[in-house]
Amino acid sequence: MHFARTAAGVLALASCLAAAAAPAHEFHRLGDIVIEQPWARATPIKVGGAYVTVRNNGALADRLVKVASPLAEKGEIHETRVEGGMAMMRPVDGIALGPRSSVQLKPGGLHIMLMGLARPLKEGERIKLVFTFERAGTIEVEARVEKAGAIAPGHTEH
Ligand SMILES: [Cu+2]
Repeated sequence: MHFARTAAGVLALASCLAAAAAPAHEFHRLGDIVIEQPWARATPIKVGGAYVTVRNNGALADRLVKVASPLAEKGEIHETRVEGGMAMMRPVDGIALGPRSSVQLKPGGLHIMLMGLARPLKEGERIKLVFTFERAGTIEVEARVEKAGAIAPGHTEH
């Protein structure tokens, strides 16, 4: 088990804590998989969070195994857990998607961590995210960058 303990990790974690429901305005389809409203948070550092709702409309289970971005050295899927009163996050090796189910990645829960960003992410820009599923394959989508500390896409407050 690995916990982010670097200064960058702590900063990124601090901006991961709030939770909110995200309305789906934008979606991308890949076979039975639907990627709904991907978004990311503006960040001045080399680590950033990204969020999305993933839906499996199929009768067979699938699994999100990888998220990458051309802007980041590495993408990780993280889960946030509260241990001893402190929110910690750790990488997980994928997200199971049962038949006809969906999983919401959001601040304070499961999320995507973009590590080693080539440059800061600025509010209003769009960045590429590449999702790879065990069964459905790979899809590239654009995620809108929201304000630092945003709790949901389209929101501007903490
Ligand atoms: Cu994280």
